Amino acid sequence: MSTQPDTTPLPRLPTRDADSHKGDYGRVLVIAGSRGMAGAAALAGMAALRSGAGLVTVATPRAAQRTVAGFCPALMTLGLMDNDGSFDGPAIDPLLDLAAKADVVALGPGLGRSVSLDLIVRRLVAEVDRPMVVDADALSALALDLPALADAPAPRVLTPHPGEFKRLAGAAPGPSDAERVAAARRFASEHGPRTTLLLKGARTVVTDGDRHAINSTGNPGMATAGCGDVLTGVLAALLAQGLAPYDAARLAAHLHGAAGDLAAERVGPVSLIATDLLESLPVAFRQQA
Ligand code: NPW
Ligand code: AMP
Ligand code: MG
Repeated sequence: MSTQPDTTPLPRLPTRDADSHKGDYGRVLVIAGSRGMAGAAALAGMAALRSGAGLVTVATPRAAQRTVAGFCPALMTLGLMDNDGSFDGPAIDPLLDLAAKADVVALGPGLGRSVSLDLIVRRLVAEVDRPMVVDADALSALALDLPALADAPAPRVLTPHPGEFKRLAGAAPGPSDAERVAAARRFASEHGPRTTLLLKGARTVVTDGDRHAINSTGNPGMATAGCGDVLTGVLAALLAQGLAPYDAARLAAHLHGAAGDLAAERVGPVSLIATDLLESLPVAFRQQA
């Protein structure tokens, strides 16, 4: 176990074979959105497409489905049962069936919170046998039942910002790199062995409990609504293309921050909005290739 930051070269995506097809690049299922937060689901889904996933389906409450679909014709959407704009309790069985057909699941952006939804999230985390990115409201639900994480049958990559991390771990990470690294590593090792943690912020920390990397891309222009939802989609797509969880998280943090830096050059840090990251992802990927 190394206590020094991992400075090995960033992992690379596999190159695309000339005769490959969309099924080779993975099916991502994004479970996200609610009546007032359809945008979060769309941002995650569109980021997954821009990050190379072969097929992306956004499962969202019916109240949000048309809005999500309207943002991007390349996205598939599924409208699930809803209760006042959010997922309702009985929706768990269709979600488990859908997840079984996907290669990777991304859970949480814009989901909202309710007692029944929290239970659905915890069951999905504990039962879905697919790699899963757990973000946003799904993290807050998971915080109420962390053993769901220990039972998970496949890798889980958690992407909290410091406020979400405090809910998960019970205490906020300190402000210094050393404190953030120590808090993130402790959480990942206590809730492993299949847990990777990506603690967001300036200088995002990625760790699987045994090793950690500190991301150096990104800028304060990214402190704006929806940037984390974009990261969730990038990460899900890299997992869907076969990267291991720690490698996918490291590369996703780098590319997401690089897209943010390109966007800040173009529109300036004050005016940057999350959709600017989607527009900059293609150049970020090409620079990394
Ligand atoms: P404070 O008060 O700011 O100091 P929440 P959320 C604290 C969706 N979105 N970064 C913070 O402290 C998301 O996907 C939908 C951030 C506060 O107490 C989620 O589903 C959008 N917060 C949902 O909204 C666009 C930090 O944590 C709390 C922090 C709620 O997500 C926007 C905030 O956390 C958004 O992405 C830090 N570095 N440090 C859409 N267009 O549809 C401490 N905090 O309550 O989970 O709120 O992150 O906005
Ligand atoms: P969220 O709070 O979930 O929307 O996530 C915000 C995203 O923007 C995370 O990926 C952060 O790492 C990134 N971000 C926010 N503020 C900064 C900053 N000051 N410097 C670099 N990245 C940032
Ligand atoms: Mg977020």
